[in-house]
Amino acid sequence: MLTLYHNPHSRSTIVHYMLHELGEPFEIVPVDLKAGDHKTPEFLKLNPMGKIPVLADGDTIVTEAPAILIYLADKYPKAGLAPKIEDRDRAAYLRWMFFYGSCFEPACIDLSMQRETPPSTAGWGKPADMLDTLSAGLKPGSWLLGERFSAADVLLGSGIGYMLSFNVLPKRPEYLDYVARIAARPAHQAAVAADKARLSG
Ligand SMILES: N[C@@H](CCC(=O)N[C@@H](CS)C(=O)NCC(=O)O)C(=O)O
Repeated sequence: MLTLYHNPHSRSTIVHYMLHELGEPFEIVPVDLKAGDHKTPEFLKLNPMGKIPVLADGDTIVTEAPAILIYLADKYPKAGLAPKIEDRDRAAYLRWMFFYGSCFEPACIDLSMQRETPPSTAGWGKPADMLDTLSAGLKPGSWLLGERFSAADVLLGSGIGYMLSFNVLPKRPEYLDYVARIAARPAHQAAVAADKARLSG
């Protein structure tokens, strides 16, 4: 059984949404961040970073949202969320999966702190270049791989939506349209509804 350590106010929503796109059964272990559930010795054995998301697949533990998504998409190919290794889209897919943690997230932190880390030292370069790279990636088609939806869209779609909601990203039309396309997906709506029910339950 797949188990997600989850709090609806956190990045574990990325994996929660992915699980809905995947259509496999899963269970949730609620993590109360205010109570410090994620800093207990038991939790730190799962993720020494003391952070969620954490996915358990039986005895296998996966942490870091992009790694969890790559793991799930490859393990459950029926959902068609990852191009296979021999597929010509695999390189672009991997590029976006790694772009998220290596460029998007740290550049967003720079943007939110209104600072610029020396761009030739920072692996993510200039925040403005990250924004333009994202815009260029979103313009050719509905999704990052053109007309093919993938786990890269689960990841970047969630991240862009989150950063727009906190006014970290500028409201470029290509970002807003992309997030609207994600929000229209039945799996996204199901994930949001499940979290709402969890919060009010
Ligand atoms: N690099 C991690 C980031 C995870 C992360 O920052 N999680 C936050 C929630 S959004 C967290 O657990 N924060 C609690 C804390 O650090 O005390 C990933 O991509 O999974």
